[in-house]
Order: sequence, then C-alpha cells, then structure tokens
Amino acid sequence: NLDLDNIQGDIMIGMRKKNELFFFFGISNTTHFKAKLKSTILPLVTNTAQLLDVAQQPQTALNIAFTQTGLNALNVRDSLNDSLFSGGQLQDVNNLGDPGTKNWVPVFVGTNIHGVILLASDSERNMEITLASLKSQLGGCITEIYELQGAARPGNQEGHEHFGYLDGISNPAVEGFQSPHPGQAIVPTGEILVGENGDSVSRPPWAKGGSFLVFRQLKQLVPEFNKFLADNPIRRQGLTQQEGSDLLGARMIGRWKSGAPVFLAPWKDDPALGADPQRNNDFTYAAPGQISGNLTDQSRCPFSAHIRKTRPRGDLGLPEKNSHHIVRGGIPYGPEVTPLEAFTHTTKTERGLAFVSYQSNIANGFQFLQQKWADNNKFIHAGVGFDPIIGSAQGAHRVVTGLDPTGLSRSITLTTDFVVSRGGEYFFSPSLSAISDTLSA
Ligand code: N7H
Repeated sequence: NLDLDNIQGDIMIGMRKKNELFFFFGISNTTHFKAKLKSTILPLVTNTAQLLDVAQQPQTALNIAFTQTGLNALNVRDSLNDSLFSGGQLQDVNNLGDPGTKNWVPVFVGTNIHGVILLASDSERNMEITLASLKSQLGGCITEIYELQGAARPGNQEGHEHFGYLDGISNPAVEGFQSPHPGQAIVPTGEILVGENGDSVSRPPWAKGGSFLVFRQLKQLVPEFNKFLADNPIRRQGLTQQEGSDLLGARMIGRWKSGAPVFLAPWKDDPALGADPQRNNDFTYAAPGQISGNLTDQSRCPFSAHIRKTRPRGDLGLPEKNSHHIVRGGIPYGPEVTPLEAFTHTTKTERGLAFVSYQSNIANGFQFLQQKWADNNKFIHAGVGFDPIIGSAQGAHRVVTGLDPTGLSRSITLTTDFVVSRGGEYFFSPSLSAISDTLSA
C-alpha cells in the first residue's frame, strides 16, 4: 500500500539509465525558486510507478533532493530529526575515515549546496538538453555550483564499475513493494523510507515517503589497483599467475568480475553463476547444514571482503534482522583507463564511482557501514582488518587478513587507498506531495 506515484523513482529501484548527471545548486531567490519548483521542476520529477512501467518511462528521468541548508533556504523549519543530515557531510568527515578534507572537491567543503538535481537518460544529448532548459528557466533563482556526469562503461563493461566488477547485484527488497530474489535481504519499508513502518524516529508528517540520499564522489585508482593484483598473485598449484591475481581481486570484493560470489565459486570465476539472478546472491556465509554464518571460516570468502564487510548476512544471525541496509544507486564517472595510464600504473585523469545510497537514517545506514564496519579493523572480530576496497584509516596504511586462501592468517598491508573519497553531501529526497505542499509553498 505504498503510494508509488508519490515516491521519487531513484530511491527504491534506481533510474537505471546509461547516463546520469548530478547538478548541485544553491538557492539565491527563495520566492522565485519556490514558484519554479512547483511549476517547472515538479512536473518533471519521475516517480516510482513511472519507472516501473516501460510505457510511462520518460526519456530523461529527474529526481531532486535538498540539504539541511537548502530546507533552511526554503524556510522549512521542521526538523527531520537526523543529526547527520542537519550537520551536513562536512561535519561528519572525521567519522568516515577520510584524511580530513584534503582530497575533497572544494565545493563539498562548506554548506553552500542547497540541493541536487539527478538527471538520467539513455541519451546523453537529451539529458543535456533537459539540463540546459532547466538552467535557463531557473537562472534567476539558483546558483550553479557543480556538476558530475556519470555513464555506464562501454561495451561488455556496461554495469561494471571501473575496477571491472559487475555492480548493482545486491540491493535489499523493500517489504510490501518487492518480492525478493533468493539471498536478497528483505527490509521493513521504514528502513529505507522515512515515516514508514519500521522507522522509529519522530518525523514531520510531510517527510513520509522520503529518504535520505548520501552522495559521495569516490575516486578509484584503477591502474594502481591492477598493479597491486599483478604484483601479489595468490600462489597455488594449478593457478596461473593471472588466475592468482584475479583470485586476489575477487577475494577483496567478495565477487568475481562477472558478479559470481567467491563464497559459491571459491577458485575460479563462473560467468553463468554471475549472470543468474536466481543464484548469484543466494548465500549467507553459512556452511551447508548451518543456520547462521560461520564466524570461524573464511576459506570461501574473507571476513574483510567488501561485500561481507558491508553486509555480513548470516554472520550477524539469520533471519537478517539488523537495521543496517542501504539501497545503492550511483554510476561510474570519468574516462576509461588509457594505455599510458595502464603502462605507467598511474592514474592521470580522475575516474570513480558517483556513489548514492538511500536510507531512512544516515547513522544506521551509510555512516554505519563505512565507520563501524568497513573502517573498523576489528569487525567482524579482532584480526580481520579493513575492507580493502572502501575501508579507510585517515590515509594510514591498512592491514587486511583473510585474502590469501592458502594462508588465511597471513596479513597484507595496503599502502595505497585504491578508493579515495573526494567528499560529498547529505540530502533528503522528498515525496512529490512534500515538494508541492510544503517545500514550494
Ligand atoms: Fe560497494 N566494487 O567494485 O568494489 N560494491 N563499492 N560500497 N557495496 C558492491 O553485490 C564498490 C561502497 C556496498 O548485499 C559490489 O551488488 C566500489 C560504499 C554494499 O552483499 C561491488 C566502491 C558502500 C554492497 C562494489 C564501493 C558500499 C556492495 C558487488 C567505491 C557503503 C552489497 C555488487 C568506489 C558504505 C553487499 C553487488 C551485499 C556491493 C564495489 C563503495 C556498500 C563490485 C568500487 C561507500 C552494501
């Protein structure tokens, strides 16, 4: 009984187009912006029902979200009661493992961003036309602060992030909305949507059906990551050097490049498994016959693997009742690795992931996964080390164990962060009725 016409489309299913553009803006004239929000922007906002129905899908989908300073600029005085949102991401920097803001894009160091418009289209040209028309219509009432354009990678890399791994496989199913694939978490509606069943925080009534949007610009050092794999192959009889390197990479993520989970395919990639939604997420880290995850065994998947750190599945007991799930959106940005970059093992032009996550509570969602799990070398127990992909120790070297299946207690010291945070911001993605009746009123 969710009102799918009223919930912005990116939150639960994602706009899923080949191109996506993030346009960050400030509000310079409140009265005019409110009028334009209602007359120009609201009619373009894509809701969830529209994305579900192929016949209704717009050529260019649009969503919009606001920061706390944006709500202030709109004279919306009610508190959403999420202190991380109210403070903004800059105030949270020391909890996220970033080495301060020295790597941050300067526009994120501050609280001047009032909102972000997300545009998505299979046609880059249509997306740009929509943006140009928006800019000209909003010209008198906003300031243009920043744009980041993302795109699916070319050819058979479509759907894969820049390190080469298939992404977007595992997102939770929202109760009452989606029926889960095998292995998918089912979460109460209120874990993702504010004011819905399972969200225990008191919210202003207009916030119902909205969600907090965490944005992070995460730079990826791809040639450096590839060199690390090439230099440190897992050595095991029967594996070539290349296969040993591929195995190390797969164990850092918890999945092979095809998406096949290492827990189900521990030695070699299995592209048929990776491509099969009935099987590629169907595991709990429990051995056959066990009812929860096995906290003594990482032979099939390291405890530190990115997907095990950020969703420990049965390791925290089954059924999976913890409140730390997020819905991930986002898209790769930046060009493909050039031959020169590959040859010199050095990134020359920035590329990475325009990371987006949705949750009803930032401290339980994104921040928890980053701080309490990925950056915590004692999670899931002492000796595990950092998440080798996104774990961060304020720039210090990171020790990781469990990556080498031929010596599970061996630790590896990572002297490079292959993912570098360029900062971001915390937003609220309101329902369409909140836009029309509260934010533009
Ligand atoms: Fe992660 N990667 O390519 O290495 N991620 N991630 N992530 N991530 C996942 O299962 C990646 C980041 C989660 O349900 C896959 O859909 C990269 C942040 C969660 O089993 C791959 C970056 C956070 C899951 C990557 C990045 C998370 C997940 C496998 C940054 C939260 C699902 C595809 C540049 C704080 C776990 C899939 C589950 C999966 C990669 C960032 C969280 C390939 C490169 C910041 C919850």
